[in-house]
Amino acid sequence: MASKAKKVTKKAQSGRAKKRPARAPHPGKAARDFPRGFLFGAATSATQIDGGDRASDWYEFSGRPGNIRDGSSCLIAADHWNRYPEDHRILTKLGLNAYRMGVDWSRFESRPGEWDHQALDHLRGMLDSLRRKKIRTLLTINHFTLPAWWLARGGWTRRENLPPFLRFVEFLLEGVADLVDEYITINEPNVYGYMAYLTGQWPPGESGLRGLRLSRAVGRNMVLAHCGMVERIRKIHARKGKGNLRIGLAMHLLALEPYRPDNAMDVDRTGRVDFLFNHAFSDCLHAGRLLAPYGRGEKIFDGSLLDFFGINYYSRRIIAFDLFSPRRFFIREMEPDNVERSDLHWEIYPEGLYRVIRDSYARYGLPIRITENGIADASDEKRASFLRSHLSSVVRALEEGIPVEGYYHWSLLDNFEWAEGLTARFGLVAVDYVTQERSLRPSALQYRKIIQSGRLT
Ligand code: IFM
Repeated sequence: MASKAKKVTKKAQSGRAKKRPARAPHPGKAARDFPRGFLFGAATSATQIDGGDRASDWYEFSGRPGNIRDGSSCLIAADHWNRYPEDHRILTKLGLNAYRMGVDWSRFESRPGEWDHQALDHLRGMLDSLRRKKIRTLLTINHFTLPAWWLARGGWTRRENLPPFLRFVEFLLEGVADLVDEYITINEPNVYGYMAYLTGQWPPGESGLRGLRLSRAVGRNMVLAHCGMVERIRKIHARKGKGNLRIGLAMHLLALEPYRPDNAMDVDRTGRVDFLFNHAFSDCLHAGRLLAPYGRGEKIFDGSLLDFFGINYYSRRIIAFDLFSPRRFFIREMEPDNVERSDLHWEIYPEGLYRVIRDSYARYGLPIRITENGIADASDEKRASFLRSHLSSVVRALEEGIPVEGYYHWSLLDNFEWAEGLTARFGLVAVDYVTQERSLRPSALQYRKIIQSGRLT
């Protein structure tokens, strides 16, 4: 793996990452910061906004007292399933030309083998509405949530469970391939493994040594599921799709730093978190092999498994070695003082976005999409400057010749933030969960200005 990655790095430095010529402004016209055709989008996921799905693991989990910090559930969320025409009008109002959305398998197969064709027609309506608005849709096939019946059989921990999952993928694709040409197979497999199998904060709530062992199987099976999805998506698209198919993955990447850069133990722990969290999963897709910790290098695919690399970026973590945290693998997260933070206490660190873009491009040599980036900010006091500073990191990468194709702000709407519940407000658009009224936050109008001018200033 190491030598392969190095090769790509060289390529990135020489061929692919050619510096774009300095921008020469047209007299009387200010130069654009973003190339024409740049994808300005927003991102959402099904469970977090749709509402109405009682067959998912998250419906069960969020209904159990104590699991969701503010006691809310995902049952209604932003009722987007019913209100999508209004929400799609907002996309147009903001001038967005791209939208990332998800589907929940449990909505289409609430019990094994019982396929809901009405739900599929409804989804077709949603996708068609986006197509008519000329909004490019990026569809996420798995965004954490699972049918409760599949999780009860072991979910991602068992390889025997992959065929039913892939049957769902076929059902979905046969139904909508003519309306979608871009996919994310799995959202943040690294976060899923961590939250559901290492910390136990998400269903199925595993942790400890058993969780650690299971998390490896989960990662391995998700890699295999990605391969299975790529095969099926390509095959079905060749028959029904539009021919400009692109497939990617969305990885949550952390900007990581050792607490004491000259301390070998801090540097070692930081390197391990960087590898295990940021890279281990996508390295397998890059190599077409099951690499450690998921396997021993077994070949799993011939040819490319990714057309673009999706980055979900939010924050930085500072890592120290801590002899007294054996259960946390001797890792302690340090919290720097005097930094700006979101409502969830995450540090706002825009430089980190530039760094993860640069490093991902050097590692994989693939076009980059920022498939998520955003802030929990109920008062909307920080979101506009968050957007500007993070987009300026994107511009920096573009100016260095890195092909960043688009930016999807997380999120379009306030939504159900998993174990945090409905309290964390990530939306460009505020949602009143009692009346379901939508209102554009001032930062949304700032985003529109940037989109219209293609400029940050
Ligand atoms: O809300 C989540 C999303 O589901 C996955 N990425 C991070 C977001 C904010 O926590």
